[in-house]
Amino acid sequence: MIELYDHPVSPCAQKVRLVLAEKSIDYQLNPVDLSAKQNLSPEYLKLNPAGLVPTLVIDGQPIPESTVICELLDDLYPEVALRPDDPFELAQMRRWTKRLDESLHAACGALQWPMFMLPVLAQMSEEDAEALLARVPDPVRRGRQQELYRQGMKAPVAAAGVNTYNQFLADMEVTLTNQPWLAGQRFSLADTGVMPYFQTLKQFGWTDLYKDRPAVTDWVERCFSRQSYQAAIGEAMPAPMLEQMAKSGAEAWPVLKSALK
Ligand SMILES: N[C@@H](CCC(=O)N[C@@H](CS)C(=O)NCC(=O)O)C(=O)O
Repeated sequence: MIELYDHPVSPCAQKVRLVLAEKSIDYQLNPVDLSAKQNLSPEYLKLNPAGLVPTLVIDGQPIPESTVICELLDDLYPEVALRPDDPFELAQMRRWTKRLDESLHAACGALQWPMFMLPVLAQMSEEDAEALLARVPDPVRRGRQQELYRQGMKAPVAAAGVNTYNQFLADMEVTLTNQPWLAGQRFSLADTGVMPYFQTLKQFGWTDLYKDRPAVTDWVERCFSRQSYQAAIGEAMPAPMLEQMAKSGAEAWPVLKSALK
């Protein structure tokens, strides 16, 4: 029995959903309402002490951390292998997934989090909103969210985020000019890992970031035409949410564009 604690727009949860779909694994989806901070409830913190989605629960055992979950799934369900056999390609795969965990994910959070959370926090008194953010367990994440709450999309952390994205895309272009997939000749966990960060660009209409990068554009088309993308991400997005994201993304784009170096 596999359960996934999930949120539809969480890139890390999408990453896991993609792997589950690629491998045709059945699972139960347990939505976690991040806007209502259900992820900070005592019950959820028992499953995931960092208070983050996703958490995979296999036979009652909770496993946090999306990259760890994806490798575990590849170990448990090796029939559709998502890791290269070649050790050098495997190293390439892990360089990309490490870079997601260490840099692109935080950059994406700095851009995506305010789009969802600022309207929610705006409904609260300043005191209540600050008290809620003070409960975020990780100090780095807490500091980032406090800065975004206080300064909005003009916060330095948002400007840094869009530039981190841009550099990541530049490096992808170089790699994908020389090989079809991020780790080499085979579609791998590097590709499933990076795909959700392009969903973020798509849903907010920030695709100008790669429109002049032909190898990246071609990779996105090949990834988004996979059945796993439709099953794991495309169908999971409610239409009103997509409309709202397109609208708020268009409003934020001029500020982000002006921060590009
Ligand atoms: N390193 C973690 C990061 C997970 C993460 O950042 N999750 C976000 C959604 S993408 C979250 O739960 N945010 C809730 C919050 O910050 O309050 C992983 O890979 O699973």
